[in-house]
Amino acid sequence: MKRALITGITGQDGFYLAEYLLGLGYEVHGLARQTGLEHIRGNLLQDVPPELYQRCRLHAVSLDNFPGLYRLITKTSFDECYHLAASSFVGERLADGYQTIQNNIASTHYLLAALHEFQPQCRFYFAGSSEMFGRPKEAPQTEQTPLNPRSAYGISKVAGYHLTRNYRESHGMFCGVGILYNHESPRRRPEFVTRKITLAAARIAMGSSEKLQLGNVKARRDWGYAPDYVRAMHAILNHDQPEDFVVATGVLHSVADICAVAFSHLGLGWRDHVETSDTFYRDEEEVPLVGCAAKIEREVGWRLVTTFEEMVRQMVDADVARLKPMI
Ligand code: G4F
Repeated sequence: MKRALITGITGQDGFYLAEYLLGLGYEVHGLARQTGLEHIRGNLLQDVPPELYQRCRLHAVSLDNFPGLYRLITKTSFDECYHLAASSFVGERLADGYQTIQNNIASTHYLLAALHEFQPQCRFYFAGSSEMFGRPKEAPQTEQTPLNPRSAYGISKVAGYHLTRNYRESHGMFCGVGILYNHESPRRRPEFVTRKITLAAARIAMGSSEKLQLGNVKARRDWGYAPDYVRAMHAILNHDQPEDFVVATGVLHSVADICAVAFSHLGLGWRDHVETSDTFYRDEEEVPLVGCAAKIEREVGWRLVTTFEEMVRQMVDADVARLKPMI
């Protein structure tokens, strides 16, 4: 039986990855902060079925606890480590991003150093991001597109990417990077625009008279489905060579497109319920963030399964189901 370690197991991607690996017969271990574990034990994590985590072995080790990390890695040997944990809000101002930069880079370095020291055979996945391209000079972006980050988060991901490549190239470890574009699901946190919209649409359909405040509704992104993307993470670590791969749909949709699918699924016209607000406005990239997944499709055989429309409708249905017991 293969044994995997997931950092960030209580997040959207950690949840789906744990579910996927358990389904493949893995023994799944997860790192979480003490508060995250208390939330799981007290069944306080919103929408997370505790049964999933009962099937995993959870460790209360925060990634800035270097001795705790070392203790875990010297005690248990892992075949694969998926490093998903990160502070991840792109809208944060660069000037406020000290914690994001410091924590995201240090945690990746701690983890790689500990694995290199005690378990150099363990395969390591680094969760890269389209934010590493920031303000790209070309579209679609590929593994060769120059990195040009424009947020604290993007900068921290570029540093993590280079750390990961260094452990691969200078220390011979099997380290793979997935450069993932936006990926969403009913488990997405509500500060991200997809879930913000599906949750508001559900509330409005159930009688709320609120207006949904959004930033630029013309902003476009390459939105995929998180469960499809965790399959890519696993495929990257089970490829015959450690490499970097863009994981994307290659299709751009606007924030207005999400609104249209979400509200019309509930029989509503989105323009009647949405207002724009400077509070949520971010400057748009001149060249859009849209990825070319040809390499992972060709070399690893990864394929998208769920369309944008299906994903948005699924998120709306899940939010309606969540809200029903509350009315
Ligand atoms: O949902 P978002 O906040 O996601 P963003 O910033 O693209 O970042 C997400 O995807 C990245 C790529 O995978 C990850 F690296 C990152 O960790 C995160 O998962 O915003 C999406 C788009 C942006 O263009 C934003 O300007 O929606 C636009 N938007 C328009 N109105 C809004 C809003 N975004 C938010 N959060 N809230 C709004 O009201």
